[in-house]
Amino acid sequence: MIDTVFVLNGPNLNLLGTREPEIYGSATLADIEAMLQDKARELGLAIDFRQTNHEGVLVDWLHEARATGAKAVLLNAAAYTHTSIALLDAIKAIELPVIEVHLSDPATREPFRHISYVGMAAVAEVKGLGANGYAVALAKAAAF
Ligand code: CA2
Repeated sequence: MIDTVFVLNGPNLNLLGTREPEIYGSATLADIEAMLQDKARELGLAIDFRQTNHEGVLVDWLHEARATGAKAVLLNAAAYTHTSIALLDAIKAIELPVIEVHLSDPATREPFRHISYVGMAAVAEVKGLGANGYAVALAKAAAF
């Protein structure tokens, strides 16, 4: 059976490619999904790529990753990265490798982006590489 990696995207990432291209690049989330499907095929993996604007939905999807036997999770929790103890607890609870992904590098931005609750439980982080960061993170997940 082919291994599946969940790719979970948080609030406002559905707006990618429409505003702030100087920070997030010009690719839409659909562009990133298509690029990552190609990368997954190359790596012999399947991806389950999703976006939500709701914190609890991300928690439910993390639980679903565990329940369905996913190999790993790539998580760009967007602003919830910096606020969500619920996501931190969920990542710890599911006992799956979760890789934190960001298009920009939050550490070089406003101070409120410097804390990452996701990063307190993630096994790796890929940030500041734009859309290509998702491919880099998927290659890391393939190695688990
Ligand atoms: O750099 C990233 O990937 C972020 O996770 C993006 C989040 C931000 O809160 C994190 O600090 C870093 C914001 C996503 C918002 O996406 C937009 C896309 C287009 C226009 C406006 C926002």
